[in-house]
Amino acid sequence: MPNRWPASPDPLTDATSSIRGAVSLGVGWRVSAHNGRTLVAQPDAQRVVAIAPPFGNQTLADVAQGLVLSSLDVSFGTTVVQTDEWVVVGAPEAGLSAGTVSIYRDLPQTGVVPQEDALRLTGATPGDRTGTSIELCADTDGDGLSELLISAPTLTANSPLQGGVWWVPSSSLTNLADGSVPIAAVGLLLTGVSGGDRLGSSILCTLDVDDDGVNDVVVGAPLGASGDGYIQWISGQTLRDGTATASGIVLGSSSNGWFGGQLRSLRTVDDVWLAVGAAGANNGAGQVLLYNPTPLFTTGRRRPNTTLSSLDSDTRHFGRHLTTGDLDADGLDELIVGASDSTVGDDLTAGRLLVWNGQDWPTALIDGADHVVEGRHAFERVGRWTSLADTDNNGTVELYMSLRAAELQ
Ligand SMILES: [Ca+2]
Ligand SMILES: [Ca+2]
Ligand SMILES: [Ca+2]
Repeated sequence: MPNRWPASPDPLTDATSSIRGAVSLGVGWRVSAHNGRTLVAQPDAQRVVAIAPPFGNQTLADVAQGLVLSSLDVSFGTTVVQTDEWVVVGAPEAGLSAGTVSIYRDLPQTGVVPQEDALRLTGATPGDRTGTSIELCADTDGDGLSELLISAPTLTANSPLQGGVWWVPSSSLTNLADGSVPIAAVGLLLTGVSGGDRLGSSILCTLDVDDDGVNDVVVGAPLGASGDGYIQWISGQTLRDGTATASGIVLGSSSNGWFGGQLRSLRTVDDVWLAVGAAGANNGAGQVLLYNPTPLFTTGRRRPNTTLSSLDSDTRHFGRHLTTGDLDADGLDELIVGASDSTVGDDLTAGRLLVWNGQDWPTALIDGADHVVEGRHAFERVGRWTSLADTDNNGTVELYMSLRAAELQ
């Protein structure tokens, strides 16, 4: 809980709980929780493992619950999301990096589940990296199930690396048996404007941009617009109608700023705002830009309402990782910004994670973060990966960081 955190928590000793892995399980773990089921994804081990509380300071073997999703797909577990009905797992490097997305339905409580027991959507072309990010979006086709928004940030369609995003309505999957299906058979593709845009480097479906009652899709293309980067929105109504009309664009204002590399919505006292990461801005120091939603998008360069940067001069790529969520149950989102490439003291890329409390919005935001978590040894890369997940199922998310243990240096 941010209010109770020290200003500079130690990433390990101040943690409420820590789960230790092994060298073979890699570093980039993700945590997902839904209705009391907690999953830890380990892409280096190509698996997803269910764990059960209580979580103290334990090894993974202590908390593993017996359900393991296992796959031959390289990088399986890079992303994991779940609903009452589904567990959805991305493997963007599978199949010469065409990428796959595996959808598990009717999961057992325990046992090793092979990839044959999933509906597996396969990327269109080697190099697309389909499944790099997956978002669950509000039901628009009326079957009560979430729609899927799936990124393929290095997709090549008409031009190399223009990037793309697949919109996959749940109703398009209903009658399919388990097995492999090309994603193009079930999804609607939105692509970048030009080659090299990398559209889909970030994706979001939690904002209703045009206030018509249907959430819209917002996507980032950090290398588009001749290197300035852009973000673009697509009306949820047009996605429902199957036409997917791209609407307004906001351009970045700094060359090589990586504007739109990250996107999150931020619940504040007066509205839902948009947070945009621009990790390359200010010659690589990085920025996070905050926009109020009315009007969110105009064509061209719109000024942000607030621009955040780190006050530490050795912070690098502030905003390379960005997430938002309510850690203290006051209904307001905390803003959580990673700067894992930062040197701390003499420790190269020890990394930094900065947290702003939601209740301080907006006046105190520019005065510096409320909490700064810093790495304690070189190459620890604090802030590179975080997950927000309600693992104790009390309605409030916890913050999980995946860290390289000191003895693995
Ligand atoms: Ca649906
Ligand atoms: Ca809308
Ligand atoms: Ca809060």
